[in-house]
Formats: sequence, structure tokens, C-alpha cells
Amino acid sequence: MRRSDLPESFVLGTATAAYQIEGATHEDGRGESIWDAFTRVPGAIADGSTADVADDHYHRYAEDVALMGDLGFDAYRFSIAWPRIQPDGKGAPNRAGIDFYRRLAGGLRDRGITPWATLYHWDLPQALEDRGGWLERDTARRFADYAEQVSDALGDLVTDWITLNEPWCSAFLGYASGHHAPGRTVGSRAAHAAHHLLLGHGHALEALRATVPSARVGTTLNLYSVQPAGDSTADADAARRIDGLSNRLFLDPVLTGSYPADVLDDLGETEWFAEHATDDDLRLISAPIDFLGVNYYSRHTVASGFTPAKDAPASAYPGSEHVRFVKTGAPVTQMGWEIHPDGMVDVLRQANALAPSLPLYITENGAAYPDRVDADGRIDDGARTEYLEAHLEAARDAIDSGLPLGGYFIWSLIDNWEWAWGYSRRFGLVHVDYRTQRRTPKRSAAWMADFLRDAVPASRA
Ligand code: PNW
Repeated sequence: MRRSDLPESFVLGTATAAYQIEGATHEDGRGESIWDAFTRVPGAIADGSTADVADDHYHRYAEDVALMGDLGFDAYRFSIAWPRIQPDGKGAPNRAGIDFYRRLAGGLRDRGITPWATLYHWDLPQALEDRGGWLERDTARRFADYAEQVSDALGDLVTDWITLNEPWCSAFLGYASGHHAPGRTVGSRAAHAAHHLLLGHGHALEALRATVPSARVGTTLNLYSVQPAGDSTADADAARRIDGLSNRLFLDPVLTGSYPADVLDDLGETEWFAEHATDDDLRLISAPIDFLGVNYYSRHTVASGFTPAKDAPASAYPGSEHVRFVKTGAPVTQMGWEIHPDGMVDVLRQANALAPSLPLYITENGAAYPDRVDADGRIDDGARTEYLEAHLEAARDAIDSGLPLGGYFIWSLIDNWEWAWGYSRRFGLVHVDYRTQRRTPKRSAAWMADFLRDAVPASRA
């Protein structure tokens, strides 16, 4: 596999998120986010850490931009922290916050790297959560206001925009299982949060179109390849449910303008959606986008017939608690996520079937592995290189089979603060020593740099 096996216009980049790398959570007028509050809940974060410093990227962004330039990437997907722009979730923009992202986007462009900005990668201002967060429709309006300010302030520097990152995680990990901030467990009402997030997407899309006529705007969903464990009709139903909750509940409204009736029924939310998800809402949510971003990591294999314990923790799949996630025995990464590159083609095909000409981008793909230092003192992450190569091959297969895949972003440029896992999971091409903040490219980074130059890749053995 070489770069020249991909179309010349194919975009290769890396991705990060503000909260996972910036640190400086109390500087330059930044307000409190739901993740700042969540990290203080005992037991919420596996290693008890906070992201107050993280990769100190807020101060070291220039070094990080130089790093990606040296590696040879075309593009960089980052996110903008809403509480840096609107510390209280409303009102006039905070100049210092805007200036930071102007310096970042400008620095990228100076190095010939195309900035791709995500408006919302999970860091809701806590002030808005205090008023009900994404369970409240008003949060979608607040998001529109924020989107307008950001597009005003950055529209001359950024043309590629992503409204939301993975609304499934925000809604169902944030409000159903409580594994993510704000850590609430409201059961199937988490689907209301999903609707309000999608409505926020629709409003933000409209704001970006109005402010930056040349903008290319999309949104990013995390999609899973879902398969039944066995041939029974019960397992087929389990697969229908999990595909419904993870994929179709988001794909259908954005790409076809309606919610999947079977999924609303599984959730017991048919009535709420009939009353609150109006035709006008769905018109906004399904307004034409320029591309769909897909974050792909793994496959779910599911079976029916599980009886959860009475004191079982709240599920991320409300109404489908009887579904069991089965281990297939296939290799997994350190997250326990099965490695299944062909599933990337499956999810792209699923999206493409709903919107045949819509360009698709893999906006995240990557793997967590523990550090291994080889005899020469280099960080030997051969398993990561193998994972990336297999998924780049899947990208090539997708294109060869006619899917309109325009690019691929690796999660992540540097090791960073992995949400509920804290610093205990490393996804970077570049190692970060959290005591010194020193950045050291891993062998996967060297492999990627060769790939990007279309050189014969360094051995990954
Ligand atoms: C994505 N899950 O998160 C995010 O966009 C990144 O910020 C994150 O670091 C990356 O993937 C790696 O985890 C997910 O539990 C987090 O299903 C959790 C899940 C899925 C995606």
C-alpha cells in the first residue's frame, strides 16, 4: 500500500479535540465546561486525572503545528472550545479565545496545512448544563449563536467546518450511561438530547452558510459496523436495535429528513418525537451538507437474551438492555475494541446508500496501545502502524468500489487526555511525556511520514 494507490486529491490529516489537548482551562477568560465539572466527580475518570494541563497545547500549539508540517500532513482537524469563546454560554465573544484559534488556523495555513474546525467536541459551557444542557431545546439556539460568532471570527481562515463530533456520545454516554459529562442517567430521554444536538447542527449549518458563503460544512458521526452473533431472529433483532441506536438515529434525520420509526419505538419515545421534532426541525437538520464525517473504530457483534442485574449500571442503549455485546475472539486494541478494517467500508456504504453523491471523509480512525520502548530507545508501536495501514487499505478498497471517500484523518496527532480513561490510553502518532511535555514521534509517525511522501515505508517490524 502506497500513497499513490489513493487519488491525488485524497486528504490525509490528523485529528484532535480542544479538551483533550489544550489544558489552560483557567486562562484568558475561558469559562467552566461540563468536563471540568465531571473530572471532579469521584470515580468518573479512571486514573483520577483532570485535563487542566493535558498536552499544554494552548501554549505549545506552534510546536505541534510544526510537528505535523514536518510529518507532511495535508490537513488538521481540531475543535474549538465553546467556553473559550462564550465563557457563560451566551453573550459577546471572548477576544482572547478567538485570538487563540486565529493564531492556530493562521499557523496551519502558513505551513500549507488545511484547517478543519469542529464547533462542538463535547465541551459544553457548564452554565448551559445548569439550565438543563442538551435536554433543553434552548441549548440548540445557544449553539447557533456561538456558531455565528465563530464563523464571523474565523471564516476568513477556515473553509472546512464540522458542526458536531459524535452526537451519539454526547447524548447517550452523557445522558444515558453517564460515562461522559455531564454524567446524567435519564434513560431513553437521552434521545431528546440527540434531537437537540441535531437541531443545533441544523442551526449552525444555517449560520455558517450565511456568514461564510464559501464554507464547506459537514457533521461527524461515529458509526459502527453491526452484526448479529448468530442466525436467530432474536440476534437479528439485537443487530437492528444497535444499528438503529448507534447509526440510523443520526444518519436518517441528517441524510433523509426523518427519524427511524423502529428506533423511536424501541426507545419508547415515539410520542415525544411526534410532538417535539417538528417538520421545521427536520428541514433544518436535513438541509444539504457538503460532506459527512465518519469516525470509525470498530465493529459491534450483538446477541439477544441478556438479563441485566438489578443493580446493573445505566445502559448507553436504553430500551435495549437485553442486548449483549459479544467478544468474537478477533484481535482488539487496548480499548478492547475489535479491529475490523472491512467494517469501515460497511459504514461508508451504509451512509452512501442514503446520500449517493455526498462526499464522505473518515474524520477519525486510530488505535490505543501501551508504550513499548525498543532497544534503541524508540517508541515501538508496530501494532498501531499495522492498524493504520489496514484501515488505509480499507479506504482504498472503498474508493475502488466507487464510494466517494475524500480523505482520512488519524486519531490522533499526539497522545492526549482520553476522556473517562484520563491519561491511561494513548492514541498518538507522537508520544507525550506528561512530566516534561516533550513530544517524541513514535515509529508509526515515521512510517506515516514515509507514506505521506509516497516513499517506500520504513519497516514496521
Ligand atoms: C472518539 N464509545 O470517542 C472521540 O471523538 C475522540 O475524542 C476520542 O478520543 C476517540 O474516539 C477515541 O476514543 C469515542 O465508548 C469515545 O463508544 C467513546 C466511544 C466512541 C467514541
